[in-house]
Parts: sequence; C-alpha cells; structure tokens
Amino acid sequence: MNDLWCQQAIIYQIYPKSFMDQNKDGVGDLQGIIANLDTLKELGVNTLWLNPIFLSAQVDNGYDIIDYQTIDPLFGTMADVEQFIKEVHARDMKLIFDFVLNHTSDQHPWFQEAIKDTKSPYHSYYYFTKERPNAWASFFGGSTFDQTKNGEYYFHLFDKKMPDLNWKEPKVREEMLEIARFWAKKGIDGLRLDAFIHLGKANFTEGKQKGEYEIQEECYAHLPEVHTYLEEFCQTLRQEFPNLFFVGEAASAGVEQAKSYVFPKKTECDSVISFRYFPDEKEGSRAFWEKFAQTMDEWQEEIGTKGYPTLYWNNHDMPRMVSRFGSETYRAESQKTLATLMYLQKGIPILLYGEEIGMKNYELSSIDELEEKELQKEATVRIANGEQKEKVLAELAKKTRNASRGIMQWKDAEDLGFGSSSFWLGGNQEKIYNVHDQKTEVDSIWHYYQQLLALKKTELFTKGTYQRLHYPELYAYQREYQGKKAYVLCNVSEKEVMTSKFTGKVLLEQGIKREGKTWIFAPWASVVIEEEEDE
Ligand code: ISL
Repeated sequence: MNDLWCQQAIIYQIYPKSFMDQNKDGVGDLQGIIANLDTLKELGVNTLWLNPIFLSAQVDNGYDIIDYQTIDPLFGTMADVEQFIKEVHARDMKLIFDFVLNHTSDQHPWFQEAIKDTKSPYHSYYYFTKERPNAWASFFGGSTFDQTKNGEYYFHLFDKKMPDLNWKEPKVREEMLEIARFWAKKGIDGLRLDAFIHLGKANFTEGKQKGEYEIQEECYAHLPEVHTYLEEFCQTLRQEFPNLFFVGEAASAGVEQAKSYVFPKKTECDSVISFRYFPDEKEGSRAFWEKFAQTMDEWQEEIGTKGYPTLYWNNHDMPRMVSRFGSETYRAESQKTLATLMYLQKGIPILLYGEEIGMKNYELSSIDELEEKELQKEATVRIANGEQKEKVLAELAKKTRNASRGIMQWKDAEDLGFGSSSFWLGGNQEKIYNVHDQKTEVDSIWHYYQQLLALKKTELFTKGTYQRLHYPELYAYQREYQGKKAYVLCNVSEKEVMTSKFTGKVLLEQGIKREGKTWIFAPWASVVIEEEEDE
C-alpha cells in the first residue's frame, strides 16, 4: 500500500478536451494543461488525474482506445506527455492516468486482426459466439452482442464500437501489464482502473436468455474472477513499481464490495471510487441528507479507519455538484459548504476541474450536445410535439453526461479564455464564475478552496478519527488526532440556523456570525472549529 503519498493526495480531475486549447483546434490539449500547472499548484491540489489521452476513435471521448502507447494527436505528442510528466514532478505533484482495461476500440489492431481471421492469435483476445446467446443489455443500450462482418457475434458491455477484452486469456493480461509498465517507466504515479469491476463475465448461458434486453449486472459485475485478475495486475506492478497507486472505478460497489477490493490482503486496489454515495431520495431533502450521511458514516467506518475512501461529489459521468446538490440562489455558499462537508472527512479528495470556481452544469444549446442517443431521441420527439426547445434541453441537461464536461471557464469572454473560440462542446460564459474573477476576488470560492485544501493537508484532517455529530439542523462531524479535536459544521439548507453547542477557535468559515456563545449560520454557511483546551 502506498502510504507514502496517497494519504496526502488531493486529486484534481482534468477532462483534457475541455481544459485549455493551446493549438487552437477546438479541443483542449496537454500544452494547455502544462500552461496551468502553476495555478493548480497554487490552488493546493497535488495530484492530477487525466481522462484518457491515448489514440482513440473518440466514440466515448477516449475510453475507446486504438493504441495505448500513442498519444491522441488531439492532445499532443509523446514529447508533450514526457514534458508534462516532468513539469508535474518538478512541482512536486503526482500524475494518475486513466487505464481502460475492460475494452478497446473496434479499431484497435487486435480487434481488426481478430475479425479478419478467426484463426488469428488475437481472436481469443475478445469474446466471440456463433449466435446471440442471451438477452443481456449493454450499458449504452441494446444487446451486449453484435455481429461482425464475418457473421460472428462479439461481446460489448458499453458502445458497440467498444468490444470487451477477454481477461481469461493470459495474453490479454500480459499485454495490459506491458502497457502499464510502459507508462510506469515513463514516470506516472498511479492508475485509475476504469470499469475494472466488469473484467469477469458469467457463462453466457446464465441470466436472462430471451425477450427484451435487460441489464444483468449479476452476470458482468463483481464476479469472483475480478479479484484474481486485479490481484495479479496490481501485485505484479507493485513488485516492479512499489509506489504506483491504484484507484479503481467501482461504480456500483457498495461498501462491502469496496472492502473486498481494497482489503483484506491489500493486494488489489489502494482505493475505489463508488457511485453509491448519493441516495435516490430527492436531492436536498432531509431524507436525502440523512441517508447520505449514514452512507458516508459507513464508508468512514468500514474503509476510513483502515484505508482511504475517495471523497468526491462529481465526475465526468455525473452532473456538477453545485447544480445537483447545491443551491442556485446561494451558489457560491453552497459550493463552499459542499466542499467543506466532503473533503474534511477522512480520505482522498477528488475535485472535478471547475468546481473550485463554482462551475455549474453546462447549459446545452443544441440537441447534438446531448451525448446519449436516447436523450437525443427524447428531445427530438418532445420538441416535435410542441414543447419549447430551451425547456427540453434544460431538463435533459440534468441527465446527460456532457453536463459536467463543459469548457473550463477561465474568463468572462466569448472564448472563455479557452484558447480557441470553436469548442468541441460548449461552455457557460459567466461573470464571477471564472478563474480570472475568482482569483481577483478575495472572498471567492477559489480562495476558499485554497484555504480548505491547506487545512485538509494537516494531520488532523488526513489522519484523525471521524465521528458524526447528530444535530437536526446541521450536517456535523468531528475529527480528532492526538488530543486535537475539530468540529466541521455545515448548514445544508437555505434557512438561518443557530447553535451554542460549540466553543473553540475558528479554522475556516464562511457565512458565520458569532453573538456571545451563539454561532449564527447564514443559509449554506459552514465553519470548522478547533476545540480549545482551556474553554
Ligand atoms: O455503467 C455502469 C453500471 O451501471 C458502471 O458500472 C460503469 O462501469 C461506469 O459507468 C464506467 O464508466 C467508465 O467507463 C466507461 C466510460 O464511458 C466512462 O466515462 C468511464 O468513467 C466506458 O469506458
């Protein structure tokens, strides 16, 4: 386990396409990130996670890889990435690459060889059948089986242009290790293991066999073989690169499953990202906060006491935090409070680019900007039936994965300070909520994040124990380390709240007034109080 550095990690996720465009082709690139490393360092993050930048058919924004050892020209060259790694390390920062193990692009030479010749050694790299064997549904819609030109069927859990690799095949496992070695030798510090929970598949005769296609997670998620593959992959690499950090994307993992990937032998992932933090209850309702808090308690207890839970509110697959959990009226306040609430717990913060300036969901301007075909269809039908386009797009913007992938808002200018005025996807032009204005304004979200991350790096917040405190009006918990104790108190409502229950020194606050012994919380205010021994 990489106690050495992951305990201190504060990860910043960059969606390279949307960050900054230096070569002015409408798509962000590596040089655009390099140009902003100093700003990120100044903010206080110390680890970068980049969504995939390898040669790709770009059917799924880089998750459909054609060549794992070539940088997609959209983002730059091998020389750029080498410079990037050097520049990151020169600033004492770490770098995590997104590692797609479950599938390749159908344009990958392995797949091309496999479908050209069924006798090819690459045929066993993928799953092929003579006919469609069952009614399993793919995550991106339709069957998990589609036909190749030569009449065989192949298996794909995501888009049909993303065939799944057959991890039963030892050569596949060796190829993936070789690719990981290639990048580890270049100096990267960690891997995000994309969709690793799907590496094992049940026998195709299991699950639903006929009728409408249905998602059958029990046939292709969390199967026992996943542990075998994962352990072999991580342990082999750990022997050669002891400081390599593995953070697995385990979208559907509950806490017990997550534990099984992180403990008991500590031979698999160092940490996992689950999408199960956020309950189905209406966001913002009391029931939502109660259930969410119980879930966080569970992760803190089950993972946090022995390892490293990930702490995050959003990523490129879900809406932005302030649009989903925060308040439109109290946008800056809710952005700050949500960050405080999440990142001061025990674990590894993962920020999504733009949250430090309060970026909200991208407000789509056309149907094509909805990533999902079924949402595009829905929009077309609704608009044809007379609904107003703006209203339909605003509603569907909450559902599309593109909502969180808007262009980084550097400036209140037409090109958003992106570098080019043509965008692969649009972005919101806004006053205040852009890097320039945020850095100028002393009380801004950006400056608040800077203070928050500095506080997070202290031992109390990296190593201290966590215990939730139960007050109906506040989301509250305490951290304790070697006799030091702090209270994190957050008002997650639009009402003013008061309490006289705490005494101590303010470490960080926003929206708080103190009258005598009473703390008065404005809507969405928060405070971190360190208990003073003499009080
Ligand atoms: O869809 C799921 C189950 O409901 C998830 O388990 C799934 O593993 C997760 O959403 C995968 O996401 C990752 O891989 C995808 C890519 O499109 C996403 O952007 C990425 O985060 C395919 O590579």
